[in-house]
Amino acid sequence: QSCDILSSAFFRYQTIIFGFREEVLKFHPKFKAGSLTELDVNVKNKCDQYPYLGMDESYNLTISSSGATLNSNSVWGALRGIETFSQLVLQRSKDMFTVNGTTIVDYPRFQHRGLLLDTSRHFLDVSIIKQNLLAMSQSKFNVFHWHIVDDQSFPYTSNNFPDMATMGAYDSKHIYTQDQIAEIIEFARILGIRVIPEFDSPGHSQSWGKSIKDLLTKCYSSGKPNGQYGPIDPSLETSYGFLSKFFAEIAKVFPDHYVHLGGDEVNFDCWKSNPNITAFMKQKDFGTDYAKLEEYYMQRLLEIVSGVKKGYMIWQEVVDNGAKVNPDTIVEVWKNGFHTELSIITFRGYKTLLSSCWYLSDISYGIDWPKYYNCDPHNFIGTAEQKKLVIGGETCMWGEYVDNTNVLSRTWPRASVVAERLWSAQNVKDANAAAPRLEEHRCRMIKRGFPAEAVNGPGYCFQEYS
Ligand code: CP6
Repeated sequence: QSCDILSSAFFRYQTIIFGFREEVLKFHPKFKAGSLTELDVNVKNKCDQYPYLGMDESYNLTISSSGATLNSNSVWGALRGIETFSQLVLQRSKDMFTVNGTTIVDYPRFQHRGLLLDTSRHFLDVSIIKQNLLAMSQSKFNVFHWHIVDDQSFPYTSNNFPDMATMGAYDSKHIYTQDQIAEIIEFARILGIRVIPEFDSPGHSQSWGKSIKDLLTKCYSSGKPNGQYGPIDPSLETSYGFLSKFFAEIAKVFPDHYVHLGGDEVNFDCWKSNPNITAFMKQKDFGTDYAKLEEYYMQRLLEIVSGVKKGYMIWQEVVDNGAKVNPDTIVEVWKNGFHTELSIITFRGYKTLLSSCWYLSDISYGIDWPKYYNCDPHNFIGTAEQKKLVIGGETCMWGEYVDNTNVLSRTWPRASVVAERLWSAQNVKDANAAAPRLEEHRCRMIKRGFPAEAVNGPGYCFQEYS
């Protein structure tokens, strides 16, 4: 049956495994008819079009002298299995490839295995994002959390609000057009990677205010506006009118069921300074509890996004103040003290993701990856039911200190450590045993052309990056 996900995988992996296509291999003088050059791929279900939360990524792989067979229920499992197969084939000489006999029964421990890239603090080229997606597939990640906009720049080109990019991006070259966004989503889809965009508000939205009049709160000093702006103004109906139109578009542009709505790090100072906000607080009976105002804003936003039939992810602050949100909301835990936080959030019945211990952007001298490896999303006090609500985690590469020049090398192979934590069984946790695996994986990444940096101290790869 025709299935673009499989046919493109077959095409891609021939080059990855052999460095050239199978047709070429067949005409090679040393090619022996009947030697093992085929992987028999059997997929039970019909070809899915778009990856989703909870997709079946399991596969069974058997390799013996009589042949190699990959069985899976879905195309997603086939993708993961072909990736594994490609890592088992070793090149022994110019003309010889070998693979050991083996039987593998494999499936992920967590459904959501994500990587966050931030394209607001520094713009990242489409080609770099694609490279990153390919690197993700080599480590079986399945979610690209695209922190596409923030205070510093707004590179998303909106159909309904084109001025947001023209006025909010660094300049007219540092933008993603609708075509480029579609291209990235398609590239990810083919690799079994979901693209979840984050449009963070009401904080982290300074760049939105460059074009959308009266969206941001005016900050006051000595009784009058001082020219500064704060978070989105939650007291104005016009704010919600804008958000309705904006997220109706986002819902159409991004096919994944989920969007990330941010909600982190809201600074109350500007709200406190503004007399209109004070009056609104009084009218709503919020007293001086600005957390209530934040909750009011988030509730309105969540209703808007539910209205366009999307699910949502949010940063932990949104529920930390006791706010109730839709039961299907996914809460992302990013602050320190995550053990207690995971207990609390799952006790309240929310699905959750961990990212607190996986900030790749924080670097230091020396071997730093074991701290990522040793962090486990189930390491908190809770019932089996609570543990089930932890659907996975995300490793984050915030963009303040990375751009096209270094984002790939700083992300890889350190992100792969988190990928193993999120895929492998809970008892696979010995960092000493993982070290040589990581070393080998880094060299495999280099072989595929990724500038994966040295993470284990002195050493070398058979084939170095060049
Ligand atoms: N940007 C946004 C950030 C961070 C967050 N949100 C962040 C905060 C602390 C650290 C790293 C990143 N740069 N929008 C928090 C989720 Cl240490």
